[in-house]
Amino acid sequence: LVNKMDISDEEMDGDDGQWRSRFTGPEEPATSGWSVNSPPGVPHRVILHFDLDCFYAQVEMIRDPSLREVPLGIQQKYIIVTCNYVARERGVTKLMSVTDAKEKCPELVLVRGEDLTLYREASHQVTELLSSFCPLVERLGFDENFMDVTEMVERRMKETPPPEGYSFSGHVYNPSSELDSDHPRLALGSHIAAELRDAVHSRLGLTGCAGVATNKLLAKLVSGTFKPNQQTVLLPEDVGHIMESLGGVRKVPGVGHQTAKRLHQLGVVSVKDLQLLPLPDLVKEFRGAVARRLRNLSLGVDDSPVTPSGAPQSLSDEDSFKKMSSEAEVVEKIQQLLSRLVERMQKDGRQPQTFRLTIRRYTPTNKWFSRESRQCPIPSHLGQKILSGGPALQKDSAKHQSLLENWKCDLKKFLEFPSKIQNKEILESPKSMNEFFL
Ligand code: TTP
Ligand code: MG
Repeated sequence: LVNKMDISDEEMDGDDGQWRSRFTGPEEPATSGWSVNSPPGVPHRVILHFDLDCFYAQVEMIRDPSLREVPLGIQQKYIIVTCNYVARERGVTKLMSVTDAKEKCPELVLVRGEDLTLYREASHQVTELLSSFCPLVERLGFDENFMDVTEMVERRMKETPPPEGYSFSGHVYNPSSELDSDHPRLALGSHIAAELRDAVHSRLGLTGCAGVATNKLLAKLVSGTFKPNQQTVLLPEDVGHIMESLGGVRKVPGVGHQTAKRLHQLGVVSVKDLQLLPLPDLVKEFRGAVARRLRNLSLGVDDSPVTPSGAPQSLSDEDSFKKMSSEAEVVEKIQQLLSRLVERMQKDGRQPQTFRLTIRRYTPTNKWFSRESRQCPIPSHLGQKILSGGPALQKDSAKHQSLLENWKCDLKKFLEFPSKIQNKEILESPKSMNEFFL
């Protein structure tokens, strides 16, 4: 399995799987924007979306405060995966090549960001802190969290009903809508968002943006309106505006690369096109439920619940390379990835059940580097062995090393890895990947 937010991340540009699972709500068509999931008597949900500012760069600036004053880029391979806002003011952008970034900003300071340990830890600390205020917190990638604060809002509505014309904290997406409407629940939501951002800053030293709206889709869309370290509320009367301002359908969270391609073939390019395409035409191309979901998303309707993430279901690590063609290189790389994973499994303490290997092959015709995976159950005795060192095991101790070696050896045998890999076809033909675990 792979990290959702890693170098050359296809979640960001190709694969809509992550969004699909996060934005798929009940299969039934949504008849209104917010009534379906609301408890009886509650007009609508109040959903927050948090997105940390220049996340990896912030973690590095906490580690070394002198980096705050300089333009800072976080480098993975040849790419600047993110940069602080000092660097952004000088023209550096996320996902710029190191060469281009240095050209734009010769004084750019680079920090390597391949080791995700600190970012992963900070990411979980944020989710944990938010969860201590309200249990409905859902992680999205490393630096985003959704929160359903409807109940918190209702409690405040009862305890201290806000006065008429109660003002918002932070920005309102369209300030003129604020003047002639009354949205006390969203206003309370905006104050809760401000309090939570404050808590994240004072306890963890991290700043971020927040969006406040009636569903996840809209909260995510509005949260980056003012960056960095600001927050924005979207009022229901401005849903049409924000959806249409997205332009292309690919900008709608939940519409991935493949879906956008299929929509383009139907002549659907803009969000407006998608709103107007007759539903039967959409159903002809996609399954009924998917067609309805697409239609709903184009209208800013999203009934998917905020699903608490809990402990991660899988632990994963990955790396990418320009070229990897010899057996020795492959084995070495897999061993590196495995030893990092073993450490994390030991810390986690749960017995692993399944092992999955994913490869991503470059082909000139498929620049999305589609992934191929094979998985197999891990026999119980191996699973126990992985954990038997216990969480207190020291990283460098001889016992740990020998356990690791032992386990890797078992695993290799189990996968028949050495003998299969000698058949170089495994690395070359997609078909023979099937033989890997069969
Ligand atoms: P983002 O939220 O996209 O970016 P950011 O938090 O750095 O900056 P912003 O202030 O604009 O929100 O991504 C979060 C982190 O994920 C980012 O710090 C680095 C990492 N990342 C990748 O590993 N690969 C990628 O392609 C992108 C875009 C980000
Ligand atoms: Mg961010």
